[in-house]
Amino acid sequence: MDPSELRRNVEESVQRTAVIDIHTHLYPASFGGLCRWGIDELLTYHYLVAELFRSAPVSPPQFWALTKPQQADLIWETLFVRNTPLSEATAGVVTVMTMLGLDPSQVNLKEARLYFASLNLDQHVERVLDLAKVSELVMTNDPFHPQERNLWEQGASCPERFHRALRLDPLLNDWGSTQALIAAQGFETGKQLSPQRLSETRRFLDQWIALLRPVYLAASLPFDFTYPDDSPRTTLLHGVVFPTCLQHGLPFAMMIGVARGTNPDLGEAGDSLGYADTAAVERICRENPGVRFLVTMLSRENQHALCVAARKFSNLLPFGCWWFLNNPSIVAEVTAERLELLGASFIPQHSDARILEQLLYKWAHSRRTIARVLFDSYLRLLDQGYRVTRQQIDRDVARMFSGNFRSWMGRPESN
Ligand code: HDL
Ligand code: ZN
Repeated sequence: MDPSELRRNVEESVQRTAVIDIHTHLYPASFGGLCRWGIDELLTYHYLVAELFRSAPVSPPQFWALTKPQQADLIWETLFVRNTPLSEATAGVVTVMTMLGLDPSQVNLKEARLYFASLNLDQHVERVLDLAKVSELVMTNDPFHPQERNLWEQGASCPERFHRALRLDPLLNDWGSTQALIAAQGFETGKQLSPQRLSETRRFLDQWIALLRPVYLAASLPFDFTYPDDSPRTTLLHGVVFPTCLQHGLPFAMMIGVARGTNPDLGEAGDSLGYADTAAVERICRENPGVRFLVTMLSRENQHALCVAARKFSNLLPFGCWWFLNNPSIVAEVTAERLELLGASFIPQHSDARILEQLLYKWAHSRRTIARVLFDSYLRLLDQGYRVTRQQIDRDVARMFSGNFRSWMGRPESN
């Protein structure tokens, strides 16, 4: 195989191999309003809201007072007509529109709105997943979100390809308020954590695991996350979350590095990031050899240390280029250092999609970058006299796109 054949084979393999998208905020059509889709949702995605305020003379209160279609019109006019969609989030909308056969150079959203209004949502969901080559995806399921909780307690069900993840942010990051919510559901909890209250909190998780049958438990953690410390978070991790993961054979996903509410006026767009402590991740992996950890970190400056931590602990699986890292230049840098330090033993990407059609651009853009970096790795082998075959390339890509996660995925308990 010569370099040009190698490039073609790598690009074909990466483009054609289906992926398990291990972290999204998507829901099936049956979840009603929680399933967000269409041009107005795409354009009012919080990444674009943040970018709007840098290019339009509008204040957050003025923007929030607009209806969603008015917000979308303003964002379209500002970021796509008066300015060129050069950012990753705006270029992503262009990719989505083109992949759906829409003209991304339109001066208004009339054509796009007519198109989306014509769709059957169930069919559209299947078409988008197939176009993005997402074979399966993992949702973010929050037992403390009233609307979602009601849906599950009323017997909501998911299509096979929508796996669940039990998200524990309120429990781990705001125990003071959350313990009252759990108590209100009949569990004996309280601000002070006793062995009995820890046991009751485990019973609360057991109930949700039975209901959701999640493939992992998850939480985002702030950039100043430390472990251990004298906070309720450490007590809950050590006394509830890790034992629960062990008992149910479920991985725990830690998404570390957030600075929530840096600019509260921006709402969902107001979060930022900070440099986090990878030594805490190493301590957790060392103390819990029987638990499988999925970890992604939000700061670019944490990525190298996370790779080194993964070399020390085989129960640590780094995943994705999360949130502010999901830009081609950073995806390329992070994927290259992961290949150099970990070979194919990591998960290169997740979409973090909140709006259904984002799957189209997030995976199209990531596949393009991952193929370019992967080609360089194989070319180095070719130059050193190693014979690379298409079968090997397909095997390696499948391992990164689904195999590593399948080997980590919790065994959803039978009923
Ligand atoms: O906490 C998370 O799961 C993050 O992904 C947040 O949802 C964030 O707002 C986001 O959408 N990032 O892409
Ligand atoms: Zn997310």
